[in-house]
Amino acid sequence: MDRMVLFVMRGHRAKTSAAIGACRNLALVFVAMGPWPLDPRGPEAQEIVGLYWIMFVAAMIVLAIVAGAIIYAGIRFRDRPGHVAQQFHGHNMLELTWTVIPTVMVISFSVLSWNRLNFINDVDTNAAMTIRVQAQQWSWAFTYPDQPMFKLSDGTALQAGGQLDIPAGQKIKIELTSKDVIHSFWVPNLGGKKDAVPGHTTSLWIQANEPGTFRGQCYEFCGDGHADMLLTVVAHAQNDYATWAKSAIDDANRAIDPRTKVGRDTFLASACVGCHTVKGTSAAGKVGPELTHIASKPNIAGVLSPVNQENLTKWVSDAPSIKPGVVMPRFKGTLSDQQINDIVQWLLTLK
Ligand code: HEC
Ligand SMILES: [Cu+2]
Repeated sequence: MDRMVLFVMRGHRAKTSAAIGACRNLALVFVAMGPWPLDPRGPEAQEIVGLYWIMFVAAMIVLAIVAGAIIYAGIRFRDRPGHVAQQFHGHNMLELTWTVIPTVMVISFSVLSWNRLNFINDVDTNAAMTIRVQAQQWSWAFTYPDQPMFKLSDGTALQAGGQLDIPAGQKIKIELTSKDVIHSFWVPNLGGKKDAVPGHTTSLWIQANEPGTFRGQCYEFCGDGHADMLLTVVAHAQNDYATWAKSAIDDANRAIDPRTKVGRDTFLASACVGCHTVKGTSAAGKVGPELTHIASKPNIAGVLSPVNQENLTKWVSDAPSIKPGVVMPRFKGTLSDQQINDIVQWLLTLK
């Protein structure tokens, strides 16, 4: 073979494999970026994805036929010397075909969608529970049903932010509202999208077939933090769900214990919440370690042991002097000794 041809072919092959590599990397990026919408893990998502594939394949077939016909005609009937184009008007068979086929297709799509919409929009039939979801710039707050299982010692129902825990294999109704602007609730693997509109309640349902962790995100541009308005749905095996609820209730009860209410309120009103998470409260910071069970830990930040009143007071007052370079600022001066003491009293109950 000619050297030049070989060279060109080699270049071509290298380009093809580079292109395949790029596509694969792009696919990996998509998977890493978030939940893949075509990976249904619950009945509602399955319906939606099923419909998607039917329409996608039909559209691809139409594309292939139409594009193929255009290319064929372009080549077959191209302008050549000695060829004169035949002139004619109308072609009943052809016109009938391109009217009837698309009409039948569009009607079938409508009927298919209509059928499945009933199933998708039916939020109430067989719903195991209703969880209220409030969207706000830029987070999600979940309120569990008013049932004994979710009742805290002060009589209110369990609340959480960021993470929603549900039993697998059960239909969960979600009632949506928004505090500020329009947001949209979407957990692609478990169900469809629904807007959260201020002043209105909208609803949808989700269901996970198997236990697992599923990511979701706000799907309506809602300001600066929109891209970070994520949520996680954790589906528990049905017989583990009560155990999860019990521990969530215990955590939340500890957090609202009236004996340490002052400390808790001080904590929640200070900078601590920007860096620390305490489950069962609004504190959801991610910079520092979670403090939900700080009183059961063997040490504080790996340097002060045991976790008692004295050491916690030292740490909260002046962490940088104990662990140079630590991100946590000193609070002596910012908070009064009394406030630090209140916070520490509360931290000691977080077993
Ligand atoms: C700017 C972020 C930031 C703020 C604000 C902050 N912390 Fe921290 N905190 C950290 C980081 C980071 C660590 C982990 C330090 C380490 O392990 O090196 C930490 C560690 C701790 C620990 C030990 C946790 C463990 O698991 O060992 C406690 C307790 C604690 N902080 C309490 C508080 C309290 C109470 C407040 C508010 C008065 C507060 N923090 C404010 C960042 C912060
Ligand atoms: Cu949003």
